[in-house]
Amino acid sequence: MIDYCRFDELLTDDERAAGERAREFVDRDVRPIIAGYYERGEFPRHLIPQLIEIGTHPRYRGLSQSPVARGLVCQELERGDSALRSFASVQSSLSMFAIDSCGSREQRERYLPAMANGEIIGCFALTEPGHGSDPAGMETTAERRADGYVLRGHKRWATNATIAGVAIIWAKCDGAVRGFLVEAGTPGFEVKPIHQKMSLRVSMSAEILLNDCRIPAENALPGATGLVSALKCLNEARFDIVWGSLGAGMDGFEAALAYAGRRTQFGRPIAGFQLTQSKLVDMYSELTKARLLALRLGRLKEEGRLHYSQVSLGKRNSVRTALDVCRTARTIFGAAGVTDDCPAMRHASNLESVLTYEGTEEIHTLIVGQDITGLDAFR
Ligand code: TGC
Repeated sequence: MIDYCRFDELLTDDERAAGERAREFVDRDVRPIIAGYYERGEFPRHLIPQLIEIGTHPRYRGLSQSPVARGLVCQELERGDSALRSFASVQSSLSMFAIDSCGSREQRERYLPAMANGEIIGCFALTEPGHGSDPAGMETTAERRADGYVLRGHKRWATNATIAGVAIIWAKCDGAVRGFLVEAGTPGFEVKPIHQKMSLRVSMSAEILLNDCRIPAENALPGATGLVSALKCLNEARFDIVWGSLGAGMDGFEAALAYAGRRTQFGRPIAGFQLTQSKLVDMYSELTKARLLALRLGRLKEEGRLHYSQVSLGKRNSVRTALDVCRTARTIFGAAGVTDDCPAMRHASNLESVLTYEGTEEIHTLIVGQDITGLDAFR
């Protein structure tokens, strides 16, 4: 993308390299096929090994990576499709992070290496049909027994659940929210794919039914001691979205700019008309500001100074920006914008989900509102 702020100069060599590697993968292996997968509502499973390699946080392979490099990887994956970044976020930033931050040493040793190489896919089940924005009201329970726990409840919108080998289930035990590991195949654990989606069609979204699902005592995550443990996992995925959604917006902008240069009406390229230029400049300007905010938040995260309300500010701003950009990009394509010749409509449809999941735009507004006023407006 044209770079007025010399954004690249604000990155380290390692950060640039991480982003470029993800971008090459998307250009080579995703772009040529993704529209077909979207139309069929299917996940490109053959890409999972590369998605695991590129999209899993290198710390799980004993390597370090700056939050900005992580952000750039998310940005590039979401240039391809929001579902690819979602896959990576759920595996790494939600499921592996939950086990890493809340698990015992045995749990970390059993799951993290296998998840880092893709032998085990994870999913993260917090949301329920009746409890989205207010997970504290969850109805899923874990009843303590002499030899373990019995889980009962209904979870919804768990990405990757249909192929997951392990699910992180959040449930109330003696009134407090706790986290549990449930392996696929455990009696009473049932996964039902959700097919009727107009958005994130490439994602494997599912419901999870827990019918007297018995798990051993050692499957409880010892460090998951309240809802705040789950919210800390969400911060990681929300940070991925701060960057990822801008990748979708950048792809929409670049596609519209290229199209405006080659599409001729009234005898000249539409890029030469004032209204088109106004749209392009607005899109570019908003993306530039949002990228600079994302970068600053990444640097604060690197320094250990990123508060969750700042992540909310970024998630809210990036997704809204990307959604507006993609909708406007679609208008530049005119009627062609509603076909799969134009990625902007697919991105915009996906971003409708991204606007809502991992905390709705409204919830993020209230999180920032609470932080700047000191007053809680949730209830
Ligand atoms: P509240 O009273 O506001 O706070 C309780 C304590 O938690 C702290 N806290 C956080 N800490 C770290 N990170 C966060 N993000 C935190 N948010 C709150 C807070 O400071 C407080 O600490 P203390 O020490 O003062 O006690 O708690 P609340 O229950 O009223 O929560 C409020 C609210 C609305 C912010 C929270 O419930 C929320 O974030 N709701 C949105 C939930 C959400 O994002 N759900 C989407 C999940 S995505 C999904 O389920 C699908 S999985 C992904 C996939 O598969 O695609």
